[in-house]
Order: sequence, then structure tokens, then C-alpha cells
Amino acid sequence: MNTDKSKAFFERAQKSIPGGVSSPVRACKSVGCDPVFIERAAGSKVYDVDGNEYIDFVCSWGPMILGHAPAVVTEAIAEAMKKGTSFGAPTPLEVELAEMVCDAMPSVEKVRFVSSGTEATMSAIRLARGYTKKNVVVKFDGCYHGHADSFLVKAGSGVITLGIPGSPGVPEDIVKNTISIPYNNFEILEKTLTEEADTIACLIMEPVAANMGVIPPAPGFLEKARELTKANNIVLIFDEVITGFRLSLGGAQKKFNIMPDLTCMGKIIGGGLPVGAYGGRSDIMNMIAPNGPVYQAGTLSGNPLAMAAGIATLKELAKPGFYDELDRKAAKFASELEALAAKYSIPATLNRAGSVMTTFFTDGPVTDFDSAMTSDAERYGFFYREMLDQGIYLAPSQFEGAFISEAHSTEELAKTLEKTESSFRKVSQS
Ligand code: KE4
Repeated sequence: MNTDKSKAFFERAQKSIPGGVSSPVRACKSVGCDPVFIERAAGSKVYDVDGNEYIDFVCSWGPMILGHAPAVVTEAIAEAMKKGTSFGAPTPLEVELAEMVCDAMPSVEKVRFVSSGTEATMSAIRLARGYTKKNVVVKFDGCYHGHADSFLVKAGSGVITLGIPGSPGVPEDIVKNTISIPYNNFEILEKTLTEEADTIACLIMEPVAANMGVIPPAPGFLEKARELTKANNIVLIFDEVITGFRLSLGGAQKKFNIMPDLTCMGKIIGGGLPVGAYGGRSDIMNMIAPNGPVYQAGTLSGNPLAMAAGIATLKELAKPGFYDELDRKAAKFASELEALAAKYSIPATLNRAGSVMTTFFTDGPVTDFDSAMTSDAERYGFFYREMLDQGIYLAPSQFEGAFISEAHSTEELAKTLEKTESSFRKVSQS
């Protein structure tokens, strides 16, 4: 691939943007190459500034479940745009999207829109602290809940990708109120939530971890988390920024039939525009200003263009059979990918939840942060570069998910598997 223009943009970008990117993982540091700069996208494809075409499995890290620039969404945005772009006032669109979210997510009785997943999670833990009058937040090693101070303790996503142990700038005072424990470890979960119950405000968790790579909950783990948090006056927060509207119209909580107290959402509900949301039990949500004393605010919260994009997206997802077809496609792709790894005797473990999956370059099983970290990130980097060179755009990190959208055709998935076979052949010889 000729990527001369991307290289020039990357050099220029680094003069005015730290690392030349607006989010660290995009710099491709862990996969040993420079990022390509994307000019446009349509359907399952992205196109870089040199005119190279790629089948995209990043999907903007999850939002593009319909594929890029679906007409229903772009037309809705264009329509909304004619009426102005931001008012800083209540609008009918946010009421419509709020009602759609409350109808879809079983535990969400009330919802507040913000502009990112980080804003949603940081607001949810503040609310949990205000509601319980306790301060400690429990999270899981390798789970990522955005970049608010309280979460940068053994966090996933870009934090593990870049091997940053925590983050300078997070005061000890904050860190001491965050306990991080191993995912899928029943014994430590029970011990922590019972012994420290008097100080713990909330347990925040990805119901399916997807920021240390995809790691589903062990059978019974979500039920145990629900039982222990209920028994100890601890608010259970499901961070469904990835799983929400990805695993089903009701997210992971519908899929696994678990009712958290609060849910954080993002990505898909904005249809590609900046939207985050947090919601849940009315008795807790009613503590949020202006109803109650817990403060949270935002200039662009409920932005009409973003609301229009979210409404158009969720209307498509609500159509009968949408998730059945998407998951069928993803399951077939995953099983064929696993067969190729076996054919070339490559130590690999594929974890999948619906249409998001991760191929860990390790024998596995991969059930938590420690086992995820046995993956050969070097080998993933080699694989990533081989695939990029063949026009397949994967997450530039072993510890992220690959997303399949409605727009990925059978032919494109078959083509991806052909390119995967060629890459696996080289991986097995490397
Ligand atoms: P944002 O602030 O990036 O919108 O959302 C933070 C967040 C919260 N919770 C979960 C489960 C998340 O996955 C995220 C963000 N996801 C990462 C990728 N896995 C965003 C990509 C990036 O940081 O550039």
C-alpha cells in the first residue's frame, strides 16, 4: 500500500496534536506502524488519504453497527441540521431518544444524556456515591470505563495497550477510593464486596469485558455480582458503552437477564455522533440535579444532531431479525477464523460476544486480565500489519474488539478470511 500522504499528515499532525492523534490507541504504537489517515467511509469500508480501501473492523470502536454513513442516519442529521445545530435548551428529539432508550433497556427507568462514555461513567459513580453516601468504587482489572481519574487504576483499552501502569496526574487520594479486582473471580468478588461493604458505593463493570479484548462473564458471575451488591447496599453499574445496543436492543442486561441499578451507554446510541448516557432506577436517577443534589451538566448534552442520529440508528436496530442476522454472520465468520488458526497451528483463542470478538494470540482460555496478558502482542502486531497491507482495517491493539456491522457482506467477510489465511501463513512462518 502506498501511504505517503498518511505519513505526511502524521508528521504534520505531531507538530500540533500530542502524538498526532486525538486518542492514544489510534497512534498504532503497539502494532509497530504509523496510522493511516482516514478521508471517508461508506458501508463496511474506510478509505485513507492515499485512496486505499479497507474493510473496516474497528467501526469507530463500536458505534457503526449499521456500517458507515447509512442513508437513514445521514439524512436524519441533514434534516436536523437545517433547523440549527445546538440550542442549549430542551428539545423534542432528546425526549424521543430518551423514551426509546428506556423502552429498550430493561433496567432504565430514567436516562440523562451526556457527550461521551467517560462523562456517562464518571456521572454514574458520582451519583452512586451521592445515593449511598459511600466513596469506594470497585472495578475489574482490565476493564475500561473511560479516562476519568477514578477509572485509571489497572484500566484496559489504551492504558494496557500502551503499558501505562496507571496515569500520572491521578492523585493518591482518588486512587485510594478505587479497588480493582480480577474479572470472573468469584472468591475475590465476594470477599471484597462483603468485607468492605461499609465503604463501597458501587461496583462498575462491563457485563462483557471488551477492553482487554473480549472476555464474556463466567456462568453465574453477573448473577453473583447482582446478589452481592444487593445484599450490601452497593449500586451495581453496568458499563454498556460497548455492549449496549450491540449484544441486543436491550444490551447485555437483556441478553443475560440481569437488572443493574444504573447503566452507562454510548457509542451506538449516538449513531456516530458524540452521545453518552447514564440511566437506571428512578429513585436513584431522581437524585440528579435539578431534581436532586447530585450535580452533572453539559453544554452539548442532548445535542439535536446527535439525538437525530441516535433515533435513526435505534429505529433500524429495532427492526425484527436485525440481531439474529448480525449474530449469525458473526458466528460463521468467527468459526471459520478459528479453523484457519488451527489449520496453521497458530496458538490462538477467539472470544466472541455477538458481533464483537477478539482473536488472542495465546493458547488460552482467556478469562481475565492475567490470561489476556499471556497473548503475544508482537505476533498480533505482525498480523495487524499484514492485514492492513491487504486492505483489512483491524483495531491497532491486541486488547480491543473487532466489530462486524450490518454492512459487512458475506463476500467481504469471505475476502477477509482469505486475507486472514494469507496472514496466518506468514505468521506461522515468522
Ligand atoms: P468514551 O469516553 O471514549 O466515549 O467512552 C469511554 C468508554 C467507557 N466504557 C467502555 C466500556 C468503553 O469501551 C469506553 C471507550 N472505548 C474505547 C475503546 N475500547 C474507546 C477508544 C479510544 O479510547 O480511542
